Amino acid sequence: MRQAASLLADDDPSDDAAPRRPSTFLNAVALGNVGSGKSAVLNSLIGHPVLPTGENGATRAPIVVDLQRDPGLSTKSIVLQIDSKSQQVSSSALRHSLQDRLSKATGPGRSRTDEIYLKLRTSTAPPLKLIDLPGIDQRVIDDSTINEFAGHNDAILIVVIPAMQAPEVASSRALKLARDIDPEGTRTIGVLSKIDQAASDAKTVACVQAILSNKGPRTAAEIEWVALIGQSVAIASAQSGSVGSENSLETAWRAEAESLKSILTTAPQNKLGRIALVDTIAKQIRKRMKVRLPNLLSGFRASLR
Ligand SMILES: Nc1nc2c(ncn2[C@@H]2O[C@H](COP(=O)(O)OP(=O)(O)OP(=O)(O)O)[C@@H](O)[C@H]2O)c(=O)[nH]1
Ligand SMILES: [Mg+2]
Repeated sequence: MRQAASLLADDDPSDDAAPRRPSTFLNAVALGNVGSGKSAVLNSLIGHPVLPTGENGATRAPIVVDLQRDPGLSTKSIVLQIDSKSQQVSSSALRHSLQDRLSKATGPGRSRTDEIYLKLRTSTAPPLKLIDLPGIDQRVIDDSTINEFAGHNDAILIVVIPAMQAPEVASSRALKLARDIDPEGTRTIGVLSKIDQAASDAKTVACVQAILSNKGPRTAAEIEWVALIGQSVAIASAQSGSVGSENSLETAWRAEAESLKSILTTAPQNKLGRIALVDTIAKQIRKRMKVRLPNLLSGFRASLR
């Protein structure tokens, strides 16, 4: 069993001296420039606009959101777990408290311990641990922080690139970084965000569609891509506040997929929207497990000798 445990703890089972780290199998880390839409993409996964976005909500310290799926909750509920206590909270209250903590986390002498951690239960989110990092072009984040969350382990790398920058995808730093960390692309996913902003720009739309069909530049063609309007979830949440409809999220995902379809008319439909993103992440996790399985099995065999 130790081999199994060490496999899930990302260690080389043959290396007894390897430090024991917690498993990163179901982690997903957002990588991208400042303002590329990382927090909005993660909010879309959560199903609630919990993470601060925009200029006043710039992510200035890593935020780790440990998600547990609880199908028993209503689609509008978020339960915050602190130790053994749980408390129902609203997404806006959570967002404001995170914003508050972020503004305090940016002083001089920051350290790794300044990461913000929260554990949430919802009926909308996949059981993942999401890591919202500051933009990689931000001063507060260095290579060691990125490596801490994204390197040498099984975390899914979500590279977020705004649609308007699709024509320059080949020179994206986030994509290069992901390729350095995961050269085979077995745990990288590309997200073309803010598709709505590209709607009237035919050249950009063509680029986006090429990338989605893996016909873009070679560096981009080797990974799976999804197109998203990350803002949909914030809009749905604001609307559900006034309308109070239980199904507003599903309506929002459908509306997002419809808008995406109307903008990206020739793109494969299984690459569009939040549902496509969740599917693609699940697919990558399965792929990653297959890559790691032989390791686990050889570890077991070694222990029989
Ligand atoms: N129109 C549109 N705007 C979006 C979309 N996604 C995000 N935005 C906006 O883009 C801005 C930046 O989004 P964030 O999610 O904060 O970007 P980020 O990458 O987390 O930024 P940092 O944390 O500062 O690195 C915000 O004002 C969002 O509201 C989208 O799909 N469409
Ligand atoms: Mg952010």
